Amino acid sequence: MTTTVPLLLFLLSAAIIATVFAVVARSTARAGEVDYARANHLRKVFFVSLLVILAIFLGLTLPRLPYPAEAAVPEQIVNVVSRQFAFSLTEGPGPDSIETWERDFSPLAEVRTGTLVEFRVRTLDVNHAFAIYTPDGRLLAQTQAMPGYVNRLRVVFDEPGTYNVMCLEYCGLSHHAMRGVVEVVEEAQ
Ligand SMILES: [Cu+2]
Repeated sequence: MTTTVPLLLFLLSAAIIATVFAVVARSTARAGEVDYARANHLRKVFFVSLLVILAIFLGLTLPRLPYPAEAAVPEQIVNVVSRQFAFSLTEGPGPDSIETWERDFSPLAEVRTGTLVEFRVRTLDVNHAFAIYTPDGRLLAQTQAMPGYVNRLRVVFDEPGTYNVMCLEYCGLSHHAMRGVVEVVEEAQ
């Protein structure tokens, strides 16, 4: 279903483009008088129409960008530390070395719905990616975990549930086993 609509749209636009090419090819097969004034007028109409269409789509889609405003202060912070081959998600700073990992790590963080959560993502060894998946397995948000950097990922969860965290950057033999959990609970009224 989700792939049928884009496919139909693609086929429709391909058909329209092919038709336009065919009509232009037919109408210019024989040399004729060109009315330049009319052609220029058509160009202007075409250009302005394109501008209007683009402006409409920009206005409709810009507010729907999935990035909360930078100026907003996050209501909850989760510190994410990644290593080969695990994630740690804690409210406190979390493990700062492989040696203290067992003592300080947590595989699960709990956050509330409707809350601006900031994940501060770092790594103790190589590049990883921190990717959050919805309970039905859809990729919701992701950022890189890079040596020497703290990458911030801001997410507002709309639905409660168990969100899996997986690594999206091939980082070694057990890359597939890197898992974490974000438990999203309904905000207390
Ligand atoms: Cu990985």
